Amino acid sequence: MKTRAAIAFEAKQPLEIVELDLEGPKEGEVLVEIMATGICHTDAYTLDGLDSEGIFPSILGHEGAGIVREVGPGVKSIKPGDHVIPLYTPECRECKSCTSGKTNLCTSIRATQGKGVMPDGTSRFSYKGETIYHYMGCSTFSNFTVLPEIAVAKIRDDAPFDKACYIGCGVTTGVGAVTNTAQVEVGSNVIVFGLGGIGLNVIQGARMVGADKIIGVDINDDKASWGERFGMTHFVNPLKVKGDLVAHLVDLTDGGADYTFDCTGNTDVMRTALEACHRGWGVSTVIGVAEAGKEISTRPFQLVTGRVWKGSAFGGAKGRTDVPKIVDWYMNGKIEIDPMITHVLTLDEINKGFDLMHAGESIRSVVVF
Ligand code: NAD
Ligand code: AHE
Ligand code: ZN
Repeated sequence: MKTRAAIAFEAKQPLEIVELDLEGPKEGEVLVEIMATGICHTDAYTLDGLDSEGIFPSILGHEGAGIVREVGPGVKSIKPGDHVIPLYTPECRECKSCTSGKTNLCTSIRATQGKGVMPDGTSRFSYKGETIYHYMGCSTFSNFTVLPEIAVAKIRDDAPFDKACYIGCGVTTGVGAVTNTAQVEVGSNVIVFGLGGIGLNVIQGARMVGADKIIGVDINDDKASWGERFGMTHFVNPLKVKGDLVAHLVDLTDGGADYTFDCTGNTDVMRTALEACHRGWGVSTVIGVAEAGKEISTRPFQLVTGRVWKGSAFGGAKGRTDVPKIVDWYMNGKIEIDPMITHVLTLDEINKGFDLMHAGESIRSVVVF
């Protein structure tokens, strides 16, 4: 079949909107009509050539929602007409990781996913006879895409696609990092670095679990009012702090934060986030994705004295199990999404979404097909 999609032909170039060929679902796969997709900073990072796994030409996008239109042989859990959210972190419920009960990082198809192909080693997309690669197993910047059955979460039919798509990455990543990864307790002091599409969801997650002080840190002053909107109690712009930022944050939190979160992808910020944790028990969770070649460092003494460095992918959420519940949280008013979707675009306008993100003018841009 034919589908319209935005192709990343090469790094650092605008996406090109074309009609291309899509093969139907093979065994264990489903064809999904994407109704809406968010643009996450990770898409921009890959397009900018900063991802060591980046492959071109490919169809980016990993934050979508849509409707199943066809299923391949052997598919049991999903049927045509089901509303779904594609999962870049699938949940096979059979691999060593899924059955460990210790992680959400299903390993059953990770190797092929990282190479931009389906589990059988081939791509379903082509343009003028040339292979176009999948991205993060999702490729939601295409109106139609093919996904393994284990990489879709069935959601309720009344959830609006243009909001639910954000649960496919940003919302789940931010809220889940608080509830699943860090397991922030009532009354905790929390510092969130980077108040974008992820950081604001960490803030609303911290509010939801009853954190006490919620400090937002961003180099863009415009993010202060955004943070307040979702539960931030104090704002710090590092560019305006006289003296040492860590000392300032430790002062603000009476000895250091119980929990900190990096939502910038900047390795210097990750160090600050660790060192702003309370001696003896503070836990710092890395969410931001750093560019290829970057490394984190700190004095080992920071860990010897009880600070803990953690990381979180997709908020530690098990996609098929947890995503439908997060959709319920949204539909029942437990978490907010609508105000964070600052821009709604057509597929033809998708490059504008990247420009808005780089200019710090959007929280989330959503493309509606
Ligand atoms: P975004 O562009 O919407 O927000 C980033 C924010 O960080 C902006 O407000 C920016 O002003 C701020 N910032 C930049 N440099 C800073 C600094 N030195 N100090 C303080 N603030 C600074 O991006 P996003 O969509 O929120 O994504 C944030 C990060 O999370 C990215 O690295 C993205 O790739 C990553 N991410 C990770 C996961 C995961 O599962 N681990 C999921 C989604 C996104
Ligand atoms: N491919 C990169 C790493 C990118 C990365 O860390 N991705 C996150 C999701 S970001 C969503 O916006 C993730 O889930 N990682 C776990 C995984 O298995 O990819 C690199 O450094 O090679
Ligand atoms: Zn993302």
